Amino acid sequence: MSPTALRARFAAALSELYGSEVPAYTTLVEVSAEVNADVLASRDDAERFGSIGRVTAERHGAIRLGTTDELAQVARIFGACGMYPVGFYDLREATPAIPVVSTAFRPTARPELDENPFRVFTSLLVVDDRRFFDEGLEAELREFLAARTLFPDELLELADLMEGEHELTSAQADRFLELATAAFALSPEPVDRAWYARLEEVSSVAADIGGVASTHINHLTPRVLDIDDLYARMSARGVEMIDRVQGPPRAEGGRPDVLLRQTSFRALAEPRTFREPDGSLASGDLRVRFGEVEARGVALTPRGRDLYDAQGVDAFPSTDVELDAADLAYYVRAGDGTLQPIVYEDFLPKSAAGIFASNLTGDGSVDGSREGTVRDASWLQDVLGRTLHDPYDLYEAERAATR
Ligand code: OOG
Ligand code: NI
Repeated sequence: MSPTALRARFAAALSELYGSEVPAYTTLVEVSAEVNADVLASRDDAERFGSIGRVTAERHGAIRLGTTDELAQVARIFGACGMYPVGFYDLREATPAIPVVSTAFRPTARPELDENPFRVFTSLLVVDDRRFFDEGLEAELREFLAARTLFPDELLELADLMEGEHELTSAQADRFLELATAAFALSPEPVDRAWYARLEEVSSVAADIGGVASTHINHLTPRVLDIDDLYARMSARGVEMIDRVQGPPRAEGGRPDVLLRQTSFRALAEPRTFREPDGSLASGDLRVRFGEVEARGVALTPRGRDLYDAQGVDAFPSTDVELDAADLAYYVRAGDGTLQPIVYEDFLPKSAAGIFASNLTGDGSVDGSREGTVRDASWLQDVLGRTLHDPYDLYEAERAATR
């Protein structure tokens, strides 16, 4: 069983799980497939940013964790599937500020990405950030989080076996997938109402992470070749989308698509059991999970990204040749000399913050007079205990190999 095959099966298993939990996700996948089939039939360049096989299977997930140990453990599970941490995102700097720092686990080699690019945006709660949590709440959070087990030992041992020896029997691979998928299912365990509510006052993301004894997929995102068309079709089906597509505007007049465009809708409230302060159980619901869809374009160089952040896409030239010559976007040169775009495989912090925000039940509370805890890429790399890749290095190496 290769890591590639394991990753493809893992993505498919999570997709099946999420579809059974969030029916609107299944609608989204169906509508995405319709849009993609139409684009494929009508545009010669439909496969410019990846084969239809890749795009059809392509998903990203989002998960949220509470401790550095949990993050290091999930890195082993993803590592078994050939997914490695790439990029550092500090969502505490966003508006509204979210008390997490994040990375994305994904394949890094082009053949692996072509085969199945499954990626998971993974966020870690910053429990000692005083703008959100005072000393007392931090201590309670740490105690609560330390007492839970998200990933059973058997799963971690199979993950290590896979990553170390690249060898699992098919029975072991089945077991790995069963345990890995189950770890991200919504738990039927009762939620402590008072504890959850206290965290929710600070941030509903904090409550979603630290208010429950398990983790779950927050969303699973299919890729679509025309996100505006998708938006219109979902709206026509009566699914209420957020008011806009996040990221760059639609590429008009032959200008290449750049980076990443995303939009989302809030999933319905999901029934959950609560434990009341008097110990009794009551049913209720929580609205923390939702649907998201994305379209991807060419990866920008640091220079291109600076220009995009400062002036938006209007400042960009409109052809691949010009974008390449001005070192604004990444291209490989094919054998016949033509330029082929390198698709953007990562995330955008502003859009990510928007995704988090569309998902919040309240404004939360941030004490701007306190200092934030320092968290950066090297801190995250230490916690992960493995290389944290810089996305630009990966794009750069891919481009350089063809020049
Ligand atoms: C993650 C939000 C970020 C994206 O696509 O930018 C994200 C979350 O809500 O946990 O998934
Ligand atoms: Ni997402």
